Amino acid sequence: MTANRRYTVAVIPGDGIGKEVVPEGIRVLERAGQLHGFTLDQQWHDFASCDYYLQHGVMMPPDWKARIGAPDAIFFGAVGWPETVPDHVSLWGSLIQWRREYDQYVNLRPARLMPGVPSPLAGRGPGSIDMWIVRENTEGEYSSIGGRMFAGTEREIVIQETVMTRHGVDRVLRYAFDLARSREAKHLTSATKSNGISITMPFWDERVETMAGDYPDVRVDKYHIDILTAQFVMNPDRFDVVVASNLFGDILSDLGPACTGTIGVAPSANINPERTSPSLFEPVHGSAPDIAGRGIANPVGQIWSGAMMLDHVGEHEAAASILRAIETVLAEPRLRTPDLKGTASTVDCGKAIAQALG
Ligand code: GGG
Repeated sequence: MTANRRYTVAVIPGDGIGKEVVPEGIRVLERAGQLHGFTLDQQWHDFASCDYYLQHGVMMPPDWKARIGAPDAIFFGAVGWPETVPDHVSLWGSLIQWRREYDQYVNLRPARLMPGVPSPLAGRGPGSIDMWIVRENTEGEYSSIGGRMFAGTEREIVIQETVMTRHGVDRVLRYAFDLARSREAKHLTSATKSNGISITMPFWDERVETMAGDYPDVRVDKYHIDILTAQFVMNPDRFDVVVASNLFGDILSDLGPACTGTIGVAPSANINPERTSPSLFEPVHGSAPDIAGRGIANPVGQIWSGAMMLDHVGEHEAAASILRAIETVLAEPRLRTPDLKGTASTVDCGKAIAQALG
């Protein structure tokens, strides 16, 4: 098929296994483009990595925004190499800056049990875990407001503020309610901790209750985060769309996929729903220094993130075909990576998914 649609994509592998899984994501996206008639104009960047930091003293150049330009999307791997750069420096110097500067206020993360992939939870089969976690992505507990006094002394004081704005909370809740409304179960769960966190979390609950009035067709419930994590493990089939603050969403979106067998398959989309700036697609997992460089990282989370990116730019058919190819490959034990008890390498698994596209 002749390629007639073009999309510009900034490709940023980052650190650790990001450098191994991003090329597999690109392999699959390019194959999908050949089959579905589109081309990705890729601009690769080496910044937003700890290697870059060691050379330049910063995670990204001052003109990073100009260098990224105005792509249709950003395809990112993972950040972090704590041996050389403290995690808070690498994260705030890259991902968190992008999420804020590009106003990617929704972090959308599915957790779905894939055919053939055994869940570590007894008696769970395909279809029994199928939820979307909607994480607030620009404020909340991820705040740099605070300070440290009397450092290193007995009087040391450390304070960090949580920031919730009505604008920020309402817009992510609206996205989650709309998503719940679009699904068959029409069920939204809100994560809170308003018994212990007595100012911001009651405000969050209040905004959920107010907005629920606009969505009489959506069943809404709320759980404190502690029991919610227990329910994810005991009864993951209870959940459909789960909305949470920045920190709670980050935790739940590792736990949800872990209940499906591995976080290696979990994708995520950092979305600017108004499309006033680029959205960013990355796996939920981080740079995994413990397995980096060994060629055994699971590339499915990165590849599935690529499918979410295609959905975002309007290539819905191609996105669906990638999902089907992932399912075909995961159903075959020998094509799975070691985190799923298989023996395939990162490249084997990526190639198999590209081939399964047709
Ligand atoms: N691909 C995801 C990634 O690199 N994660 C690193 C990390 O620490 N992320 C925390 C976050 O997403 O807030």
